[in-house]
Amino acid sequence: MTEGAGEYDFVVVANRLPVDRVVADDGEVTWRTSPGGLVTALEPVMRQADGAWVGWSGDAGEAPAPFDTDEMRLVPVPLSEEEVATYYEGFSNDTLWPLYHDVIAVPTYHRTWWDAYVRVNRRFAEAAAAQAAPGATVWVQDYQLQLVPAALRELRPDLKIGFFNHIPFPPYELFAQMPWRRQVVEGLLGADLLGFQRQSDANNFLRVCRRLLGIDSRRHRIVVTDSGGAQREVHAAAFPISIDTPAFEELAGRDSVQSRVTEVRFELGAPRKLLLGVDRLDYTKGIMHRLKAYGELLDDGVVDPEDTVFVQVATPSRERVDSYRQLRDEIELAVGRINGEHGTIGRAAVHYLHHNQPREEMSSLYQAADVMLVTALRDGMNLVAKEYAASRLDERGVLVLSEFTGAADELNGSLLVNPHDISDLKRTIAQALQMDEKEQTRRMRQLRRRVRSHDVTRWAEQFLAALESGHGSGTTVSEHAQATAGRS
Ligand code: ADQ
Repeated sequence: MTEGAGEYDFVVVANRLPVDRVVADDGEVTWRTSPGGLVTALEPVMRQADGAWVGWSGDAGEAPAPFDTDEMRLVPVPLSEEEVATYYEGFSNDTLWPLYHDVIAVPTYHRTWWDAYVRVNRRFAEAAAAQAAPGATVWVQDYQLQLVPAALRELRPDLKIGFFNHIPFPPYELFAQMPWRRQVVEGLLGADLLGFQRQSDANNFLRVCRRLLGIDSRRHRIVVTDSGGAQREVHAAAFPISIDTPAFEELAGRDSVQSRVTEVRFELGAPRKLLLGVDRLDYTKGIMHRLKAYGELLDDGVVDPEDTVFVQVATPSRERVDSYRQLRDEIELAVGRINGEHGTIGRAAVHYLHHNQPREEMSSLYQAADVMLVTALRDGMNLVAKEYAASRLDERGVLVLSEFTGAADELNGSLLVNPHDISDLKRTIAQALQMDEKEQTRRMRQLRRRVRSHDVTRWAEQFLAALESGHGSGTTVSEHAQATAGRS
């Protein structure tokens, strides 16, 4: 028996647990599962294996005791108020997030934030080590937990450890800014398999290993020497994440959702054309660029607010981080300006919704939208682009997609755009608004084929199969070449 081992054969470690705490009026605490894509993807594996999920509950302070749901054991990890501010809002969201997204915002480096990151990563690793059965598979998720693989290997060398990075991995020239760059790479190299969204992210990581540690890497294989002198292979490859496509299709086909599509169109003044943006309110998503392009199209008279309306759904996000508060102000000012200049009573040029929408409403909006605008300045994947395609059972609508998203590598059939080039963005939006139905259908079929053949279940299966086999092959080169060939 491995010392300190637990009983679970498959353990997921993520910053957040896949549940939200609900407190009833009488003070009773219950947990509501949050139906994210990751949970859906991992549900079958959790059911088959004895599965546990280690993560933070979302509330600062003491953590509740581990508890069971139908599918898995949930193991809450505590974070103090101070750690939420330093490890999570600080190092994760104000250091790593901007650094890994092309420094669109300036990353802040604080030694106290780093200390908290080290401490909290260690805590997550210890919690996972206590749950994992001898020889178990542990899958660590995302940039908040980059030190977990090495910490876990030290505690439990018997485990198979995978890591998936949901956000981009930056080129060496940017990564090199980070004062703790070496420790981060060494933390990641504790894994057997490192998964990235795009091949370019995996390549960036391999280059960082060569430049920073002088480690030799051949194709996607790195040979590391552990402290005891033993050699071990680490694989780094692309595994582009996806969505639960069948669930989006089922939702889109419901009668209630279909009637809501008609209602939404009517409320927005059909036959006005609908342009739609759906994002977390984040500076990486290019919301300001989109508004600028739309505003100029109205100023130029290329788009008439009588015929067209823009709906921007922006989910509140990281509202305690300064740069996010500033961005919200800028967006709201821009929306106000456009409406002031181009709206009339009862007919806004832009509708701006700063709140979460139920899944049904999201599906209705996707289906009502003539043009979907995904103009991120940098995005690991962007699931909204895939959700739009999955929801279009009618094979209509146009996807305008930033070339700086992971989705751009896969989604042939979209209109690719450089969001920094406002003239290009304006031209592409105008082209999308004018596209005839035949062309829309041709392109939408391509998009739908991709999201149907590559859903989130396939993503999880491929990653776990590569981890089990030790080959680490993600998206094959030929598949990648196919996806990028013939892009229009
Ligand atoms: P995010 O940056 O959060 O994810 P994205 O991939 O677009 O970005 O996912 C956002 C999700 O939130 C989508 O499922 C969308 O439907 C939902 N959503 C957005 N606004 C909403 C609203 N108002 N109401 C309800 N739901 C809303 C990170 C990375 C991405 C990567 C994912 C997954 O930044 O690049 O694609 O992880 O790996």
